[in-house]
Amino acid sequence: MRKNPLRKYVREEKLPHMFCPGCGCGQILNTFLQVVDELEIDLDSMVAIGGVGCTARIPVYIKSDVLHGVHGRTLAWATGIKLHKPQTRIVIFAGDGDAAAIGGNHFLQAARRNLDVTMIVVNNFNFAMTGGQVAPMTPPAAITMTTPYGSGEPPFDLCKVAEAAGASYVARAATPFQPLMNKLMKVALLHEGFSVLEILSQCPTHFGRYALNTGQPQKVFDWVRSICVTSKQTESMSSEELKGKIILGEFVNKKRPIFEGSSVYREGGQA
Ligand SMILES: Cc1ncc(C[n+]2csc(CCOP(=O)(O)OP(=O)(O)O)c2C)c(N)n1
Repeated sequence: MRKNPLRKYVREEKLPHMFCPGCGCGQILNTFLQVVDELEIDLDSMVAIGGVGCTARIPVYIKSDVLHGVHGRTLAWATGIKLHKPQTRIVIFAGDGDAAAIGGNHFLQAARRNLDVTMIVVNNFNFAMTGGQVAPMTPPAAITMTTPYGSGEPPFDLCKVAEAAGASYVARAATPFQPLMNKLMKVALLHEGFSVLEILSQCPTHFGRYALNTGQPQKVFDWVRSICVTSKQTESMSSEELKGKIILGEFVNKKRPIFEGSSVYREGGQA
């Protein structure tokens, strides 16, 4: 049987992977490996970092150096590695809980400093690995394991938070929009400075089971598609039509001095 050409980038000894059937993490890993291939990224000079969670397992399957550590602290390691070896490419895979809850303050400071790393935040709308608890980006009124009567808290928009904190590249993709995800991931990886790519993704096992509550958790993929609009589509939509929708596309792409150590900044950076 013909081997998938992307298998050469996979850490074979870690297979089979631990993702649930239908989880978006597999699709995101596959897209990342496609992008590695297309951009000819040298995995020998890259460190993939994950904290804790389903998303954080993505790096484990990548044949680069990998750091799989504790929840919410990916950016602390990234800072250490980047300062010690500035030429290293660093790619972080973090869940929405990892990036926006326990790691929230680290996220703000890395954006403010313009640390030269790419952070891929997989927003599956809940704390998945621990069983589907409510998280900072759970939609309003959604039923989760810990909000049986619906979430009463407004979610926040991580892309707007990243922009306000100073990130020099900010974009949002979603798993049902594969070509857009591939395109934005490439730009994020080529960007110099703090680049944030949020990816809306499906979690059939927990979010799909609780929030949809239809006995068909796999339909969460269609649900993700249904809440997305591209920034182009928004041009012809009224504010009424935009209610409950999440916008995909590029929000920030600019040059800013890049953090290289205490009070040391590198000018420029590719926008
Ligand atoms: C310091 C710490 N707090 C809490 C946990 C428990 N924990 C493990 S995975 C997880 C949820 C991860 O959710 P998220 O970061 O959104 O990633 P996902 O699993 O949804 O991809 C939590 C709370 C932990 N391992 N360490």
